[in-house]
Amino acid sequence: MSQLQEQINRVKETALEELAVVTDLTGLDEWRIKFLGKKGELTGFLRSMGAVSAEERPAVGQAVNAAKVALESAVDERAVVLKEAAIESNLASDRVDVTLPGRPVTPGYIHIINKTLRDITESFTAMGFQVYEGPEVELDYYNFELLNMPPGHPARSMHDTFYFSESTLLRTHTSPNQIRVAEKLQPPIRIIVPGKCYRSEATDATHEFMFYQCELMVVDKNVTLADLRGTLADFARRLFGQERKVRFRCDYFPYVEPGVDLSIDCGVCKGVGCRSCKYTGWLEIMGAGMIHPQVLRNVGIDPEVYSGYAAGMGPERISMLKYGIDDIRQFYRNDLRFLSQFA
Ligand code: FA5
Repeated sequence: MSQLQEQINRVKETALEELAVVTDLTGLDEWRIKFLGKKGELTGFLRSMGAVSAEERPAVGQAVNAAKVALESAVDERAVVLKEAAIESNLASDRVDVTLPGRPVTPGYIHIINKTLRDITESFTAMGFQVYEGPEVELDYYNFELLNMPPGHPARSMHDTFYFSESTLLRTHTSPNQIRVAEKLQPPIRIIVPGKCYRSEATDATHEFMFYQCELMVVDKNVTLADLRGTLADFARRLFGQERKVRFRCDYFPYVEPGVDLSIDCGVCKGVGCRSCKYTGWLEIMGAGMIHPQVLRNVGIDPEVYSGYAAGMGPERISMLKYGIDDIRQFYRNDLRFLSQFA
């Protein structure tokens, strides 16, 4: 055997030894390049064939080809083994253990203001009231004019209004629904209308620029201020507890006569005086009153035959009182640490 053939055999032996310790497909590629690639160790012999003598050439050529075939079949066998091993290891790492306990999913919960709105709604539906809805983008005509506030009326300045145009605005209260509903229904009417309202005002502990109201309206024969007082005081005690104090005071709204507001003793300071009740011991939760005869006439109801009362209450203020929250702005900050207390 010539020296060259011995060299070829040595390369083949080394290649087979190295192949035996390759453990993955990347290593296999590197091995292939090293021994069988264009510039690989075995291919090197073919390239240097020109320097081999004519008698020796066939035997050397044969030896290189035989080594090449042997290495190629060895590498193919090894590839099959390594591919199977790779699949096995992928399956093992992706295996799902169906016996493991599931991860708990935190259930969602109702926002505290929605919960209060539901409590309010339930209180009144239990008394026979129906629930209506009205638009948030409202006509000036409904928001002000038909409620006895023609253009230029000083009471309009009580509402800092977001206008879209001279005639269209974001409703500043739910009272336009007194008109919208009474246009559709005939007395006896007993309705509530919950919904969002907007006022362009600076926020503080008891004022938001977006807040909810729930409008209440009753129209029937012989409805008096005593009915208003009885119904609203009953509602307040149902919501806050029989021991809470309720206060009615005169107030002015152009669409009621007389007008009142209803306050509850402050739940944060128990009536002593604190930031959230502006040191008065009371928190106003609604405005109310006997519907003005002109408003009834505006919707075609005869005030000589029918009378009624209306009220507009704020669920944020009610929630503050009920849960002892001292700043209304907490409700819409979306701070889950605050909101999840009510889950
Ligand atoms: C009104 O909006 C009248 N429409 C209520 C009414 C209805 C009177 C029917 C007579 C007859 P007032 O501006 O006071 O009134 O608001 C009523 C309630 O809405 C307040 O007691 C308060 O609970 C809530 N509210 C008013 N403004 C805000 C505000 N900026 N942020 C949070 N709550 C508010």
